[in-house]
Amino acid sequence: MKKLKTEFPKNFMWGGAIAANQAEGAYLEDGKGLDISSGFANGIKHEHDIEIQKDKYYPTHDAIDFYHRYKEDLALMEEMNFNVFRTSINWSRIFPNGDDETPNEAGLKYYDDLFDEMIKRGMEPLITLSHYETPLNLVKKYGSWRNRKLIDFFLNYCETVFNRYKDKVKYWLTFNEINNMRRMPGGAGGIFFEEGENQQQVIYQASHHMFVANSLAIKRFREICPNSKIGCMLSLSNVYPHTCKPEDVFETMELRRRSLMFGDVMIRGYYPSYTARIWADEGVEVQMEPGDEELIRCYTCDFLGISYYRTSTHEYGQPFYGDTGGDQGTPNPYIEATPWGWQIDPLGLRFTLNELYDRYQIPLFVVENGLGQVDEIDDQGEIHDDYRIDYIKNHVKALKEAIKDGVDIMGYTYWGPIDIVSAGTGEMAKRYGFIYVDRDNEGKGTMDRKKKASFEWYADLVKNNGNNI
Ligand code: BGP
Repeated sequence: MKKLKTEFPKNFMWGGAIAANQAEGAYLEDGKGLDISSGFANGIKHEHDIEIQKDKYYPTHDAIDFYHRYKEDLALMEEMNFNVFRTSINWSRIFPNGDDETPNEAGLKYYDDLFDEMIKRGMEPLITLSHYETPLNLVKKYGSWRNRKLIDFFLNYCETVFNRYKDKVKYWLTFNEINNMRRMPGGAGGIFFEEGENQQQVIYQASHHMFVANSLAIKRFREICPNSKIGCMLSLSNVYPHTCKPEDVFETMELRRRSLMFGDVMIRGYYPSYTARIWADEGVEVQMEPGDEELIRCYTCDFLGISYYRTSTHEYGQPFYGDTGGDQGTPNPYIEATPWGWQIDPLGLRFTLNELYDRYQIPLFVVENGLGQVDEIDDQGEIHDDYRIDYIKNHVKALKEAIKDGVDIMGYTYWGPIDIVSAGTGEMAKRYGFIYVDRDNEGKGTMDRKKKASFEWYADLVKNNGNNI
């Protein structure tokens, strides 16, 4: 019988999370190739360009210039007592075209320096291998993940970075929010559709290739980095039935399953039995090669990383769509929303963590949670983002309650500890940071950094291991 835990464990990891493409900028520097995010003018939710257009503004090209300013930025993270920092390796810095024979040494060197700096400042690097950063050449030349060849290219990339960073990086994630293949396959997997094709067929076939790639990467990881941990990452903001009408409840469960299926494959190691029904209803027939299912069974993830921002509700037969914050349906009349319509629900986090731990029984890591808001600078030049403090306080309380409920949670990396480009919309105005960056939606501003009120508050939270609230 396990004892009741009333506090955050001593080795709990606290920090922040960003993604290379939303922060680094320097989009063609030191031999980097174009990646899928290079063509996001208005974020992943809107159309992206496969051909980069001259004279068009793409916010990811400069982002917040983390590429050149990471030392200054990590010094600020250290001031906030972070012991973990999550970012991604942009695949196209290492293999500019994705199918190159040899890696780009300048790209490898950049991440060597970056990880050294994190470690020097007391932060464990938590590294995502693919965060909406598939090399654009792979999209154009091979059709991205719809093509099985991508497995080899990805594996080559993984082996390269595992070998190079095995002594520096102990925590890895494979694909960011892989279940967004369902609703945003352009960003999540570089998938663009041809006219008249069965889109669901393409999505599930490409996802299968990613599952095989995930397992093969884990197989190599076990050999190269035997003492490190590798997880999968899903967008798991939750959805409730809009009413207790049985049809609302049932259809909500079916919707949730379409996301959890991705976790089921990568954690339990097999396609759950309900998959056959989903594929039959959608007219999908996934081509597998002999050995695929065995591989998926043998090489599963050590932990589950999740993003959780909000909840939504679903009404039977009503439209439902996805964006970066998770699935979205009918607004919930009981909870408030941000200006972007994201409904704030701390208890939903406790609900979700319990749901996932009941299902998977492996450690969970909240690798994204945060509040995107409009921040105003007052006459004294200060930013009083009390709303952000409230958001985190309430979510961290929920986290603590989940720990008391018996859920095994490794850590919490707040999304966007410094303002970065929004993945969903490409805006800078949707700010998450404890650190303000002087840059606007049109790309104007000095890029200077400034602490918001939440900066000191979060530093104190981390110093107290979350036990001061
Ligand atoms: C997640 C993504 C992030 C991120 C975050 C917030 O889906 O993994 O890349 O940006 O959502 O979304 P947004 O930037 O659209 O506010």
